[in-house]
Amino acid sequence: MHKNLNIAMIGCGFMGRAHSNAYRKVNSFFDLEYEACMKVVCSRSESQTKEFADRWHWQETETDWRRLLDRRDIDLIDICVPNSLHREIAVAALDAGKMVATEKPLALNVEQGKEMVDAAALSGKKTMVWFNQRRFPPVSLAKQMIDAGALGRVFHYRGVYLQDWTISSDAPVGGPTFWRLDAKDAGSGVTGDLLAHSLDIAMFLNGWIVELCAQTETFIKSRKTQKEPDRVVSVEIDDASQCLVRFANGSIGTFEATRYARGRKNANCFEINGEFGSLSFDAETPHELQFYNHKDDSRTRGWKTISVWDSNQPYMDHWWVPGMGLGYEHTFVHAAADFLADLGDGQKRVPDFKDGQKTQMVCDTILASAAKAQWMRTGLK
Ligand code: SOE
Repeated sequence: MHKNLNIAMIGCGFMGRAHSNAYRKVNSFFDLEYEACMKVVCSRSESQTKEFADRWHWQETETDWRRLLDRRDIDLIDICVPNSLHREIAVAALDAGKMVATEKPLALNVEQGKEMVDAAALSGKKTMVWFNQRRFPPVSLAKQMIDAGALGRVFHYRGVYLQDWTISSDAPVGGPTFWRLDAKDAGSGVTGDLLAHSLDIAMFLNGWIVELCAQTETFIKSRKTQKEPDRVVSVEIDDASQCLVRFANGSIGTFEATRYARGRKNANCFEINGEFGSLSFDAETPHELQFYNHKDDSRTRGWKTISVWDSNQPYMDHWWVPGMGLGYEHTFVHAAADFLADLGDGQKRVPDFKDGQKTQMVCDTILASAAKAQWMRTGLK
């Protein structure tokens, strides 16, 4: 017998599509006690919301998220709107006794994040931040290998996240997708949008980042706005962000994120170098984990490519026969599956608001360090 998890999702953009797709697929591929029930989708435009609901099979539509809070038939509020709205919706939903999932990053800044963490603690309700990119099977495999001691002592961590979609000076500030260029809506530029994924994966695999020294740059300093193309505004977000870091385990690292790397579409990559071996991953080849094992026979030793498209790899036994591929969309299905599995057995597989706040602390420290041009501690130990 399935138990229903009744979901109300707020937002019908890119992430609204990614989450809807995940909810539609998750119970077809994963055997779970809880079933994702797509109850209500909510966004401001009635016609667009109706069209979205028809396409993705949401049962009902709503145009005011506040009306969702009193409904006894809603268990989970899922937030897929710009970062500036996360705090208000999440705190109100938790106060109303709902579980809350939100897109990354957790909030605009650590002050808002703290309010969300406090509201979650007070309500005792389950939360999740959709750090979906942890759920690429090679990243999960890397976690298993590191935890089993495959690398030994870690010396270096390198994380880069490269895209190229904001290079044109004609790209406006505001509106669908391009709200990410508006500091009021996004809080930061690539630090919160891309580096947050890299930092989440890094701390998942290698522990807390305790101090850092960062540099940011805004390449295009003024842009037209989506609403009024004749109006030009100054761009307040970081177009590129990079830093040197020190981890709590004594390893050191470098991170870089940009949306100005021509030709790189979604290159979320890392390399970790340890005493016994190294691991490396690139989300543009989402089924491959590179492994160098120094313990191999010295005559045949070398980097090898592990394909995770096999049934004994993380998440893979739920999908197709070996060799049949997975990609970006499946990371969202895996996040939804982990959330539902947590509800079933009370374990904690998903990053919650407390975890999201740790990434937020590092993001905020990066921006502060870049502004002051000095090393700073993140507050994590
Ligand atoms: C845009 O840069 C973006 O859509 C991010 O906002 C997402 O978090 C990432 O998954 C893909 O790129």
